[in-house]
Amino acid sequence: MAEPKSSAPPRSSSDQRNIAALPPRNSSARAELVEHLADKAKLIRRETVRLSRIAGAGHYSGTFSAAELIAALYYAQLRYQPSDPGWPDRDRFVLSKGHAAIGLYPVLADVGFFDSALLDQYTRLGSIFGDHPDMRKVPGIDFSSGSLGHGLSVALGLALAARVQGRSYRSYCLLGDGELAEGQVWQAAMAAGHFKTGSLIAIIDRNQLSIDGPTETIMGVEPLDAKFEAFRWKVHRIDGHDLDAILDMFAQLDDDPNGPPQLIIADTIKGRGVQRMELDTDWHVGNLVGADYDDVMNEIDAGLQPSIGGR
Ligand SMILES: Cc1ncc(C[n+]2csc(CCOP(=O)(O)OP(=O)(O)O)c2C)c(N)n1
Ligand SMILES: [Mg+2]
Repeated sequence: MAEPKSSAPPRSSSDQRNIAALPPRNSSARAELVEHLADKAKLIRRETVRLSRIAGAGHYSGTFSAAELIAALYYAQLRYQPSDPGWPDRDRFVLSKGHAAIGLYPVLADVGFFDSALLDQYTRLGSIFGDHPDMRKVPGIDFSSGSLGHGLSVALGLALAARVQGRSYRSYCLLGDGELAEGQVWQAAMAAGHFKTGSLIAIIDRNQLSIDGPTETIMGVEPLDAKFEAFRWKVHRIDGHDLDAILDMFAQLDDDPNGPPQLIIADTIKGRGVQRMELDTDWHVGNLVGADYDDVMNEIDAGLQPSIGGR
């Protein structure tokens, strides 16, 4: 296959994030940032519970496993302009596990892509918000996902487009671990390694479960690190609920758009933040009402407690 023209300028670390610079660990500025992100992860979990009740059902546990990742991406890493959703130099974000859109919409509203009051019509007739995201309707959504397996190919295409157009944006893609059973993911992984798309950042939400059981029972994905390394990726592995670790990871990403594509395997717990849901397949989709709704909201408000079901 022909190599796409390679003219993307390298990214400087100063244009990399929406925040000016990452404060060093153990500084008070860093502690403030982490607290801010933890609040935003709470917002994601709370809104997921609220919107699920409006719709009568929602994807809780796969959204909760990604809450810290989405918070850190949108409030500390991605480059975007809510007043100009189509800004050509924005970082692209492909939510390949589209069923977690219920946790992304409130973030897009919170950062200013649209009025958060619109969320009250979530999934209602005429609403722009479906259970899965529609890039033609929702400002800030870069790809209409939901059918698993396509996102990495699209994110790769966006990274190659940056190269051809001489732009310095990055292309981020958040995948599920059950999603890795789709063959197209591996075609994209192979092509990304071949084309050395260093501006492509894949994040795997390694929450151990697919829709109805453990990935390692349904379709084993490990050793994930070695598989992607064999496909010529640079691979990192972190605790996907540790905001400090996520921030450090983002700061370490290479800026060379012609280097190896970069993968972050984020070890997470499906349902993290609500004990009854942790590593329980019954909460992939559910509907909390009545006292259960209030109990779960209170639990979320209390912040992350040590996990009993997980590690
Ligand atoms: C192509 C395709 N097959 C099946 C589904 C149904 N489905 C929705 S979510 C899901 C589980 C996916 O597991 P994973 O990728 O691990 O997601 P997470 O655990 O992060 O929720 C499945 C099978 C789908 N959306 N798309
Ligand atoms: Mg999973």
